[in-house]
Amino acid sequence: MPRLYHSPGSRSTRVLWLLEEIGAPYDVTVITRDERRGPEHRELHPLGRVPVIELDDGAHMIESVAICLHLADLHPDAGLIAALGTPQRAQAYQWSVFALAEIEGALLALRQANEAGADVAPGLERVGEAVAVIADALGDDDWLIDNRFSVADVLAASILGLAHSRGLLAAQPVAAAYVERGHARPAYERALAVGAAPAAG
Ligand SMILES: N[C@@H](CCC(=O)N[C@@H](CS)C(=O)NCC(=O)O)C(=O)O
Repeated sequence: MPRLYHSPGSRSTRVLWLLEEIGAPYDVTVITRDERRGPEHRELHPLGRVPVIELDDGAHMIESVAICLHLADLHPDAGLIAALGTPQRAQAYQWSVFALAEIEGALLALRQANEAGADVAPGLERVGEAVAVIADALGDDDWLIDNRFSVADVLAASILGLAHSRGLLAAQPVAAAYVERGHARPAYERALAVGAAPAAG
């Protein structure tokens, strides 16, 4: 069974969410920030990051978006990705890569501008424009592709969730509601519980 290397609160949570949506058995190794940077983990991820997944054949794979698309492919019965070559499959690629490149990329640039004490207005505008593209694509629908929940929603809602948690969706109610809809799914709740510290008392 696959083994996910996970740090709670990190980008590996989106892979866990997908694994929970799929519902097939998997193992998790929870690793700390220090362990991520150590030589043992760097054997698995050359930059010392999570997620890393060990697949059934023993191979290791990095990059959350690529991992999620691959896992969706491995479990066609879960119905989280359309058949190869279909327009819906093309949309799955489009929205997954858009979320990573345009939204997560813009959020990273914004954080860097903030840390450098630079003008954040261009970064905020870039994030806002990219988020509005997702909101337009949703329209009145709940989910991005034919209004059916898919791997693209796990990825887009996870990445938009980063903007939401930073208060950047205040003027984007459609996108905010989309994130909240995703986060209300039982599979997301279960993913959050993996590796979380037990409640005190
Ligand atoms: N593009 C990568 C980014 C992975 C990444 O940056 N992960 C962060 C956690 S969210 C990390 O492990 N950073 C290394 C560290 O903080 O030591 C992906 O989506 O998988």
